[in-house]
Amino acid sequence: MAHEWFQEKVRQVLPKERYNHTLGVMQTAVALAKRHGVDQEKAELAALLHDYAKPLPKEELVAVLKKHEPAENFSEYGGVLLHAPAGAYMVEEAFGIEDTEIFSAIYWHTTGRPQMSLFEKVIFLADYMEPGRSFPGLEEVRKLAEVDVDEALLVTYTNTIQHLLAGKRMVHPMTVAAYNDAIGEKN
Ligand code: DGI
Ligand code: FE
Ligand code: FE
Ligand code: FE
Repeated sequence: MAHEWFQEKVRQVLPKERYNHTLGVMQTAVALAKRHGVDQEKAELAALLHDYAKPLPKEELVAVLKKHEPAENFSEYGGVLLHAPAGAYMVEEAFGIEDTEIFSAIYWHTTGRPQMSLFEKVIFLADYMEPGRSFPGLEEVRKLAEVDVDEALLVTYTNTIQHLLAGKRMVHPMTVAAYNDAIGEKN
């Protein structure tokens, strides 16, 4: 593990379960990166940092985001979405990590987006399928992610949107765009 210093910082800010989730995402991201020929070191670092902003209160996340863009882009669709874009900016500022792939992977890790890079897909799927997660349909995604990243992504978007609709929650436009992009490849 080449990111011990970052890992200690992350361990200090995240509650125990969130930190354990992060370790699961790191392990899964490295495995997926290896399987699909993506930079393993970098995937591990992005995974380590992906939920860095998660414990912060909504007002703080809004304040961080507002320095860079209208917070309404995300806040209007539910507070849970803010930690991803805010986290991307925070990681850049706090650690001086200026890597567009890491930035984008963190920024879009909750909603996804159309035409993600393979690196972003690996982080997105690792977050969804790490060993600590368990929900209906997840085993299918885990199997698919080994052989067909785009098919795994489509099933993930479908599951997420169905879950949001069932809970009468709003769907972020980028989540819809990501789903349309993923299904469009098949139509
Ligand atoms: O931070 P994590 O819990 O590890 O995972 P995450 O960042 O992927 O967040 C998952 C949550 O985000 C889950 O409750 C579903 C929700 N979510 C995903 N897409 C959307 C969404 N919520 C809304 N309102 N709209 C979305 O498009
Ligand atoms: Fe997250
Ligand atoms: Fe996710
Ligand atoms: Fe996560």
